[in-house]
Amino acid sequence: VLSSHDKSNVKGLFGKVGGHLEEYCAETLARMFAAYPQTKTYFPHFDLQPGSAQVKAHGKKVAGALAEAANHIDDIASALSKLSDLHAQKLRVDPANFKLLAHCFLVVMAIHHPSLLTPEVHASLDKFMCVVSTELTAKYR
Ligand code: ZNH
Repeated sequence: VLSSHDKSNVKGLFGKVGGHLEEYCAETLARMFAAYPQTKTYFPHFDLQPGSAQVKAHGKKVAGALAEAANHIDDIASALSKLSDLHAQKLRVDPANFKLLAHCFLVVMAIHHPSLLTPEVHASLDKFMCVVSTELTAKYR
């Protein structure tokens, strides 16, 4: 559960990152595909070279979802409800992969914003990514 402190840390971080979020998410995906090649199996229809148009476009979608979750941080479940349906009914991504994506996202944020990623903000962002991942896999059965 996110504390009020976690919520303000996440909102503050996303606010400062602003328009770079899309680029960071594309970088997160490229890093995930390189570090954990098993994640590529979900994207057989994509050109997965770092910087490919498809990786960029998908980074933009993931960024949109994360921004939406941060903007509705008191009700992430509703904000991500449709996306949760999609992941449960159509994509069926193994939940283990969400941890890999979250880890890569934290690394990318730390690379670009070492001074913002204090241990405290790191912990809040990690919790936020856990909540998002839990929501996106909540309807699996
Ligand atoms: Zn996912 C899709 C988000 C994770 C895989 N995704 C997607 C989208 C979004 C997302 C927004 C789009 C939708 C539409 O179109 O409508 N994801 C997300 C998030 C997360 C995720 C936020 C976390 C955090 N995913 C994930 C993982 C994986 C995935 C981990 C694996 C590895 N997704 C996916 C796929 C898809 C998606 C495969 C589809 C793509 C295409 O386009 O085809």
